[in-house]
Amino acid sequence: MSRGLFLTVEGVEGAGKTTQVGRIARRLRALGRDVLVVREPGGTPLAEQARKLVLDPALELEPAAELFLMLVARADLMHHVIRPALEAGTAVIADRFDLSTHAYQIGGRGLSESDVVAANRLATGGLAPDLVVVLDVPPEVGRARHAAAGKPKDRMELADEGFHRRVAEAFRAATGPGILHLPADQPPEDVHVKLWTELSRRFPAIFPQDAG
Ligand code: T5A
Repeated sequence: MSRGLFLTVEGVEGAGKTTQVGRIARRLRALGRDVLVVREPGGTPLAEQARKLVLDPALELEPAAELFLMLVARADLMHHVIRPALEAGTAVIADRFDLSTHAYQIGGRGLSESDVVAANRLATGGLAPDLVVVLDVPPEVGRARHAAAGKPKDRMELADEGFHRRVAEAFRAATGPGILHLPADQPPEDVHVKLWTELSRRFPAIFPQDAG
Protein backbone atom coordinates (compact mmCIF):
# COMPACT_ATOMS: atom_id res chain seq x y z
CA MET A 1 0.00 0.00 0.00
CA SER A 2 1.37 3.46 -0.83
CA ARG A 3 1.89 6.06 1.88
CA GLY A 4 -1.07 8.34 2.64
CA LEU A 5 -1.12 11.99 1.69
CA PHE A 6 0.12 14.38 4.38
CA LEU A 7 -1.52 17.80 4.16
CA THR A 8 -1.03 20.63 6.65
CA VAL A 9 -3.08 23.81 6.98
CA GLU A 10 -1.42 26.89 8.43
CA GLY A 11 -1.97 30.58 9.09
CA VAL A 12 -2.42 33.18 11.80
CA GLU A 13 -4.94 32.76 14.63
CA GLY A 14 -8.49 32.86 13.29
CA ALA A 15 -7.43 32.30 9.65
CA GLY A 16 -10.07 29.56 9.43
CA LYS A 17 -7.78 26.52 9.57
CA THR A 18 -10.02 24.36 11.77
CA THR A 19 -13.07 25.26 9.67
CA GLN A 20 -11.38 24.34 6.38
CA VAL A 21 -9.73 21.18 7.74
CA GLY A 22 -13.16 20.01 8.95
CA ARG A 23 -14.80 20.67 5.57
CA ILE A 24 -12.09 18.90 3.59
CA ALA A 25 -12.15 15.89 5.94
CA ARG A 26 -15.97 15.62 5.80
CA ARG A 27 -15.95 15.77 2.01
CA LEU A 28 -13.20 13.15 1.73
CA ARG A 29 -15.03 10.83 4.14
CA ALA A 30 -18.22 11.25 2.10
CA LEU A 31 -16.17 9.97 -0.84
CA GLY A 32 -15.23 6.91 1.20
CA ARG A 33 -11.62 7.96 1.88
CA ASP A 34 -9.72 7.15 5.07
CA VAL A 35 -8.86 10.48 6.70
CA LEU A 36 -7.25 11.38 9.98
CA VAL A 37 -7.41 14.93 11.32
CA VAL A 38 -4.89 16.09 13.91
CA ARG A 39 -4.22 19.46 15.50
CA GLU A 40 -0.93 20.79 16.76
CA PRO A 41 0.09 21.07 19.47
CA GLY A 42 -2.02 18.16 20.69
CA GLY A 43 -3.47 14.82 19.64
CA THR A 44 -1.93 12.39 22.16
CA PRO A 45 -2.17 12.40 25.98
CA LEU A 46 1.40 13.76 26.24
CA ALA A 47 0.91 16.32 23.45
CA GLU A 48 -2.35 17.54 25.02
CA GLN A 49 -0.49 18.07 28.33
CA ALA A 50 2.20 20.04 26.48
CA ARG A 51 -0.55 22.08 24.76
CA LYS A 52 -2.10 22.96 28.13
CA LEU A 53 1.25 24.18 29.44
CA VAL A 54 2.33 26.12 26.36
CA LEU A 55 -1.02 27.95 26.01
CA ASP A 56 -1.50 28.63 29.76
CA PRO A 57 -1.69 32.43 30.22
CA ALA A 58 -0.55 32.00 33.85
CA LEU A 59 2.90 30.74 32.76
CA GLU A 60 5.85 32.81 31.58
CA LEU A 61 7.94 30.75 29.19
CA GLU A 62 11.35 31.38 27.68
CA PRO A 63 11.28 31.10 23.86
CA ALA A 64 13.39 27.92 24.05
CA ALA A 65 11.02 26.39 26.62
CA GLU A 66 8.07 27.27 24.37
CA LEU A 67 9.85 25.65 21.40
CA PHE A 68 10.58 22.45 23.30
CA LEU A 69 6.95 22.12 24.45
CA MET A 70 5.82 22.45 20.81
CA LEU A 71 8.37 19.85 19.76
CA VAL A 72 7.68 17.36 22.55
CA ALA A 73 4.07 17.44 21.35
CA ARG A 74 5.15 17.02 17.70
CA ALA A 75 7.57 14.16 18.40
CA ASP A 76 4.91 12.21 20.29
CA LEU A 77 2.15 12.87 17.75
CA MET A 78 4.45 12.01 14.85
CA HIS A 79 5.65 8.75 16.40
CA HIS A 80 2.34 7.46 17.74
CA VAL A 81 -0.22 8.85 15.30
CA ILE A 82 0.91 10.57 12.07
CA ARG A 83 3.60 8.17 10.87
CA PRO A 84 1.58 4.97 11.52
CA ALA A 85 -1.49 6.47 9.80
CA LEU A 86 0.49 7.52 6.73
CA GLU A 87 2.16 4.12 6.56
CA ALA A 88 -1.30 2.50 6.64
CA GLY A 89 -2.26 4.59 3.60
CA THR A 90 -4.51 7.02 5.50
CA ALA A 91 -4.58 10.68 4.44
CA VAL A 92 -3.53 12.90 7.35
CA ILE A 93 -4.65 16.52 7.59
CA ALA A 94 -2.91 18.55 10.28
CA ASP A 95 -4.34 21.77 11.69
CA ARG A 96 -0.91 23.45 12.04
CA PHE A 97 2.48 21.73 11.80
CA ASP A 98 6.07 22.85 11.41
CA LEU A 99 5.43 26.02 9.39
CA SER A 100 3.84 27.32 12.63
CA THR A 101 7.16 26.67 14.38
CA HIS A 102 8.93 28.72 11.70
CA ALA A 103 6.41 31.54 11.98
CA TYR A 104 6.04 31.70 15.78
CA GLN A 105 9.34 30.50 17.26
CA ILE A 106 11.74 31.74 14.53
CA GLY A 107 9.76 34.69 13.09
CA GLY A 108 7.93 35.74 16.24
CA ARG A 109 10.37 34.85 19.04
CA GLY A 110 13.61 35.27 17.05
CA LEU A 111 15.12 31.84 17.77
CA SER A 112 17.96 30.69 15.50
CA GLU A 113 16.60 29.18 12.28
CA SER A 114 19.29 26.53 11.99
CA ASP A 115 18.81 25.42 15.63
CA VAL A 116 15.02 25.21 15.25
CA VAL A 117 15.24 23.38 11.93
CA ALA A 118 17.60 20.80 13.47
CA ALA A 119 15.44 20.34 16.57
CA ASN A 120 12.31 20.06 14.43
CA ARG A 121 13.98 17.38 12.31
CA LEU A 122 14.54 15.34 15.47
CA ALA A 123 10.84 15.67 16.31
CA THR A 124 9.58 14.72 12.83
CA GLY A 125 12.24 12.17 11.95
CA GLY A 126 12.51 14.08 8.67
CA LEU A 127 8.93 13.34 7.58
CA ALA A 128 7.58 16.42 5.78
CA PRO A 129 4.09 17.29 4.50
CA ASP A 130 3.28 16.72 0.82
CA LEU A 131 1.57 20.11 0.75
CA VAL A 132 1.38 23.03 3.17
CA VAL A 133 -1.65 25.26 2.67
CA VAL A 134 -1.30 28.76 4.13
CA LEU A 135 -4.65 30.51 4.62
CA ASP A 136 -3.81 34.18 4.13
CA VAL A 137 -5.81 36.68 6.15
CA PRO A 138 -4.63 39.90 7.76
CA PRO A 139 -4.02 39.22 11.49
CA GLU A 140 -6.68 41.78 12.45
CA VAL A 141 -9.29 39.78 10.50
CA GLY A 142 -8.31 36.64 12.41
CA ARG A 143 -8.47 38.51 15.72
CA ALA A 144 -11.89 39.95 14.85
CA ARG A 145 -13.17 36.42 14.11
CA HIS A 146 -11.87 35.22 17.48
CA ALA A 147 -13.44 38.18 19.25
CA ALA A 148 -16.77 37.51 17.52
CA ALA A 149 -16.56 33.85 18.62
CA GLY A 150 -15.97 35.02 22.23
CA LYS A 151 -13.03 32.63 22.72
CA PRO A 152 -10.81 33.48 25.76
CA LYS A 153 -7.25 34.44 24.78
CA ASP A 154 -4.47 31.91 25.34
CA ARG A 155 -0.83 32.71 26.18
CA MET A 156 0.20 33.00 22.51
CA GLU A 157 -2.74 35.25 21.62
CA LEU A 158 -1.87 37.54 24.54
CA ALA A 159 1.62 38.23 23.12
CA ASP A 160 2.27 41.79 21.96
CA GLU A 161 1.33 43.35 18.62
CA GLY A 162 4.93 43.27 17.30
CA PHE A 163 5.11 39.50 17.87
CA HIS A 164 1.90 38.93 15.92
CA ARG A 165 3.11 41.20 13.09
CA ARG A 166 6.34 39.19 12.80
CA VAL A 167 4.39 35.90 12.82
CA ALA A 168 2.07 37.15 10.07
CA GLU A 169 5.05 38.35 8.03
CA ALA A 170 6.76 34.95 8.40
CA PHE A 171 3.62 33.19 7.10
CA ARG A 172 3.37 35.69 4.20
CA ALA A 173 7.05 35.16 3.31
CA ALA A 174 6.88 31.34 3.34
CA THR A 175 7.51 30.03 -0.18
CA GLY A 176 8.56 26.83 -1.89
CA PRO A 177 7.22 24.14 -4.20
CA GLY A 178 5.35 22.44 -1.33
CA ILE A 179 3.67 25.64 -0.09
CA LEU A 180 0.34 26.95 -1.39
CA HIS A 181 -0.95 30.39 -0.35
CA LEU A 182 -4.72 30.83 -0.49
CA PRO A 183 -6.54 34.12 0.16
CA ALA A 184 -8.92 33.24 3.01
CA ASP A 185 -10.56 36.60 3.63
CA GLN A 186 -13.89 35.38 2.17
CA PRO A 187 -16.84 33.33 3.44
CA PRO A 188 -15.91 29.77 4.49
CA GLU A 189 -17.73 28.12 1.56
CA ASP A 190 -15.84 30.27 -0.99
CA VAL A 191 -12.52 29.43 0.66
CA HIS A 192 -13.45 25.74 0.63
CA VAL A 193 -14.30 25.79 -3.09
CA LYS A 194 -10.97 27.43 -3.94
CA LEU A 195 -9.05 25.09 -1.67
CA TRP A 196 -10.69 21.94 -3.11
CA THR A 197 -10.00 23.19 -6.65
CA GLU A 198 -6.31 23.70 -5.83
CA LEU A 199 -6.08 20.29 -4.15
CA SER A 200 -7.76 18.55 -7.08
CA ARG A 201 -5.29 20.14 -9.50
CA ARG A 202 -2.41 18.68 -7.49
CA PHE A 203 -3.92 15.37 -6.32
CA PRO A 204 -6.82 14.58 -8.69
CA ALA A 205 -7.11 10.94 -7.56
CA ILE A 206 -7.79 12.01 -3.96
CA PHE A 207 -9.78 15.23 -4.50
CA PRO A 208 -12.02 14.67 -7.56
CA GLN A 209 -13.35 17.97 -8.90
CA ASP A 210 -16.72 16.62 -9.99
CA ALA A 211 -17.73 14.88 -6.74
CA GLY A 212 -19.04 15.96 -3.32
N1 T5A B 1 1.98 27.32 17.81
C1 T5A B 1 1.59 26.13 17.26
C2 T5A B 1 3.32 27.69 17.86
O1 T5A B 1 3.67 28.75 18.38
N2 T5A B 1 4.25 26.85 17.31
C3 T5A B 1 3.93 25.64 16.76
O2 T5A B 1 4.81 24.91 16.29
C4 T5A B 1 2.53 25.27 16.73
C5 T5A B 1 2.12 23.96 16.13
C6 T5A B 1 -2.17 26.97 18.87
C7 T5A B 1 -1.18 28.05 19.20
O3 T5A B 1 0.10 27.48 19.24
C8 T5A B 1 0.97 28.22 18.39
C9 T5A B 1 0.09 28.88 17.39
C10 T5A B 1 -1.18 29.16 18.17
O4 T5A B 1 -1.02 30.39 18.81
P1 T5A B 1 -4.70 26.95 18.30
O5 T5A B 1 -5.88 27.29 19.16
O6 T5A B 1 -4.55 25.53 17.91
O7 T5A B 1 -3.43 27.45 19.08
O8 T5A B 1 -4.61 27.83 17.00
P2 T5A B 1 -5.55 29.01 16.52
O9 T5A B 1 -5.00 29.51 15.25
O10 T5A B 1 -5.74 30.00 17.61
O11 T5A B 1 -6.87 28.17 16.24
P3 T5A B 1 -8.24 28.68 15.97
O12 T5A B 1 -9.09 27.43 15.89
O13 T5A B 1 -8.69 29.67 16.94
O14 T5A B 1 -8.15 29.41 14.55
P4 T5A B 1 -8.42 28.81 13.13
O15 T5A B 1 -8.43 27.33 13.18
O16 T5A B 1 -7.54 29.44 12.13
O17 T5A B 1 -9.88 29.36 12.84
P5 T5A B 1 -11.29 28.61 12.98
O18 T5A B 1 -11.57 27.83 11.79
O19 T5A B 1 -11.38 27.95 14.31
O20 T5A B 1 -12.22 29.91 12.96
C11 T5A B 1 -12.15 30.88 13.99
C12 T5A B 1 -13.52 31.61 13.99
O21 T5A B 1 -13.70 32.26 12.74
C13 T5A B 1 -14.84 31.74 12.06
C14 T5A B 1 -15.16 30.40 12.72
O22 T5A B 1 -16.51 30.09 12.64
C15 T5A B 1 -14.70 30.66 14.15
O23 T5A B 1 -15.70 31.32 14.87
N3 T5A B 1 -14.45 31.60 10.64
C16 T5A B 1 -14.77 32.49 9.69
N4 T5A B 1 -15.48 33.63 9.74
C17 T5A B 1 -15.61 34.31 8.55
N5 T5A B 1 -15.07 33.90 7.37
C18 T5A B 1 -14.36 32.75 7.30
N6 T5A B 1 -13.83 32.34 6.13
C19 T5A B 1 -14.18 32.00 8.50
N7 T5A B 1 -13.53 30.84 8.77
C20 T5A B 1 -13.70 30.62 10.08
